[in-house]
Amino acid sequence: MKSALLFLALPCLASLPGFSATLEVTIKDAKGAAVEDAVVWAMPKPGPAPVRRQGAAVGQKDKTFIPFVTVVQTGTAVQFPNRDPIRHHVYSFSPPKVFEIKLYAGTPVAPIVFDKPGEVVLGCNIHDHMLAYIYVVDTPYFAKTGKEGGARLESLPAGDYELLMWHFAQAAPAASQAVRLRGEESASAGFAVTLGPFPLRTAPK
Ligand SMILES: [Cu+2]
Repeated sequence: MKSALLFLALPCLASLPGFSATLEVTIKDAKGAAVEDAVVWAMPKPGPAPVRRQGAAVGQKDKTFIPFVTVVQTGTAVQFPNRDPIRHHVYSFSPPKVFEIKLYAGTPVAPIVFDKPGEVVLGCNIHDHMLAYIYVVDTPYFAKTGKEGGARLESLPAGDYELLMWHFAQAAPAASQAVRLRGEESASAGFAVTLGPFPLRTAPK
């Protein structure tokens, strides 16, 4: 009886957390310096990727968008809470999501749904220096690099992936990489990206 139970349980093992892989991705610029705020994502091949949307928020505090870079899966609803005692007017003219939330205080009742992949640049109609990015990807396997230039993709099931990256100041898109995961290892990958000038995002003195 025991062996029969074991046999039935085996096909389920591949979906247990312990049988997923971790991918550490390091991003450097052309001079070898760590690149912060880069977005890294893995597209399962063949797709489609599973849908695992999580809520996200881009707040405004001290006339600054926080965080500066946000990454979400396609279809995610994003809130834009205003934590300043003044009103903001958030907008985007980017093709993946054109929208505006006219002069408001507090948190708008309706979040904005980002339903197409790509780069969305956020601005404020009142405060020209205010700038932030939302990068929308068609996969739940994404991460953002920290100060050391590292990003960690977790819970990747075994399989083939296309690994991609984006940075708001990239001079050109980096070539994607093919990655094959067995499903229970810690793997690593890296990108070198050429960056152009960073946009200004501080308030005028
Ligand atoms: Cu504003």
